[in-house]
Amino acid sequence: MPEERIYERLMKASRKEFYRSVSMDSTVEQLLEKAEKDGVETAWHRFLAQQPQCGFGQLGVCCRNCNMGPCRIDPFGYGPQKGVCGATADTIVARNLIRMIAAGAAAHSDHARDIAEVLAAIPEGRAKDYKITDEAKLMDLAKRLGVDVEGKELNDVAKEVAEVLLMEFGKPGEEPLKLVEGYAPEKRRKIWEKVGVMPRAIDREVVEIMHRTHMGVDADPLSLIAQGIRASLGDGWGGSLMATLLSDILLGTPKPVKSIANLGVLREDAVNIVVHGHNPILSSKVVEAARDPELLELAKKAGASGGINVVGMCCTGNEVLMRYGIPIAGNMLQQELAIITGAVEAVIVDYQCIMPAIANVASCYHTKVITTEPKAHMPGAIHIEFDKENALETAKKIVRVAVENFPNRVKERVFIPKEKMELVAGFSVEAILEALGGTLDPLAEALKSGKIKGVAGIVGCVNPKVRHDYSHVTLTKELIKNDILVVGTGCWAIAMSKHGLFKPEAAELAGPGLKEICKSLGIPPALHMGSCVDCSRMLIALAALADHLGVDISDLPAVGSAPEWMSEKAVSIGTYFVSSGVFTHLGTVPPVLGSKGVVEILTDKAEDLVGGKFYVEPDPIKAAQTMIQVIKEKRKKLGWPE
Ligand code: SF4
Ligand code: MSK
Repeated sequence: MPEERIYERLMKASRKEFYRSVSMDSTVEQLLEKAEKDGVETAWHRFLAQQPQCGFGQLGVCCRNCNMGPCRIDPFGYGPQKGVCGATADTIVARNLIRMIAAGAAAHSDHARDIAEVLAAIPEGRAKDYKITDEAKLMDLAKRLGVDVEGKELNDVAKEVAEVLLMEFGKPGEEPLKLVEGYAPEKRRKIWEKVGVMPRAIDREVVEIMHRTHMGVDADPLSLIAQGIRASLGDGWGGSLMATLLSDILLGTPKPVKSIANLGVLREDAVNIVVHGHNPILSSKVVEAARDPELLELAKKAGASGGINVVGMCCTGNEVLMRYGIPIAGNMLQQELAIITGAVEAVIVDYQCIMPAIANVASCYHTKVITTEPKAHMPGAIHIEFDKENALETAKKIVRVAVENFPNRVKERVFIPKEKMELVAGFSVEAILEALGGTLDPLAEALKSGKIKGVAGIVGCVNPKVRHDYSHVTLTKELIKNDILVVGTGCWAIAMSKHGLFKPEAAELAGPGLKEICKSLGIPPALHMGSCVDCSRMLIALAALADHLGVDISDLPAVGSAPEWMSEKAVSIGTYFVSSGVFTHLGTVPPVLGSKGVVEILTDKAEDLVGGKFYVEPDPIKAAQTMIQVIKEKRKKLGWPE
């Protein structure tokens, strides 16, 4: 139960006002009301319990990197201005920031390593339930990595590619990442070489951050941030790109697919399984297991006339939505709400963005939370380790737990909101190219003529600090209204799905030029490009467009945004966007305001170095205006009409 004092504070607002104020998604209002009736707390309750959040932490000026501390800098200048070791606010803020980048890059890249290990296991016959699905993509990857494919069997190519990719994590020497050499445009690589931020090995850049930020190593904010940039590039053009490429190679490159979104995708007549987390290696097999005739029969016998209903949550939800059309139940802040419906038999998780609270919430209902990864356990959950060498068998074992749990559902405690929205997802770069007729010419022409003024890539999370989904939706609507094509990933994509912006009919909300193009191609004005790691798809699209036009990415009328971000992965994503030359908006304030020097580097000096910079603005309308202005300026520089 939330503590008494939260209720005291909340009582100042009416309960209805509170429910409505936290989200623009009406399922939240309905399920918060149910949560409180059921005596269950959610992230929003705990967020309120945390108020006021630590001001030193918000400014980034606290350090506990050694045991002479913890130290903190007085932001008002009355108290200490240095830690015990002499570290200033600039040093402390920069160190804390790049540790966030290290964590984000590590999460994305370790996810990639898990898939690379599956690729390595296929030719050895150790991953019998996976196969090479997109052969052309594997061959293209092999060529870009410098693997000789001439006259070789597919399995031999896969083996060599896996070897090269696994070496990308920790290869010795100063040579750049092979993925960066194979995929990043030459103009960009030259900039990174000149600035000295070319990533060498994925793990190495993360480790070097941990070394540099240890007590008494790197104290220069610029040098620290440069290493943050290097690690983020090792994520965007390395780990994340690897995860995306390998997911496509093993499970298929996404194509436009219709589906439905929001908590109304749960069904009263079926065993409901929520797959939550990030890696499609697990969720794809759960989807397959849920189609097993024996398990379907078992579900019917257990009383679930509708069989087994797998739905997605967060990015693994995006992965199975894009490839199999699996309905998506919600984004990060809806994970507890799904359980509060009382209609979920199991939440099957791997890693990232999974609140440990879901085990507590589940204990108030019949839901079983099943952890599957050796690196992600959770008190209160059942752990069934996902054996990738016996993937389907393990997935069936996990699904069986859910099916056998169906009779424990308490009908009287079930409330499934009605909200569900149709959508089209699955716009990989290949799918966009196909929609354009196989060439970038139509997009380039539309941009040059001004029918489409520019492109915005929106990413990232949802965060109780801001009204759930509101900034995502408001910013996107504002941009498309101004003829800016929006593409994106992650929880933004789920917000778009729920609020109707992924329906082709949403073209009506676009400006005249974008509307005309969307209607002629039959696509929505905002395009679902995938999960968090699929931000790499945006890099590839930008690279292709820049090369096509003969310019650098930083010259393109393209902007980035993470309006409701919360995750360290988003810090890494934002940094590799900026470092790839993209003007990038953040809608929640990063913990850097305690250092003028660091703020200046991120929001100003970065542009001289890498062509992109950060811009922070919580108001999505104001943010849209600035982003539109940036696009106008870029168009002017290219000599394109406004
Ligand atoms: Fe304090 Fe320096 Fe230790 Fe940080 S590294 S806790 S600033 S003494
Ligand atoms: S799930 S990282 S909350 S986008 Fe990728 Fe959503 Fe952000 Fe997690």
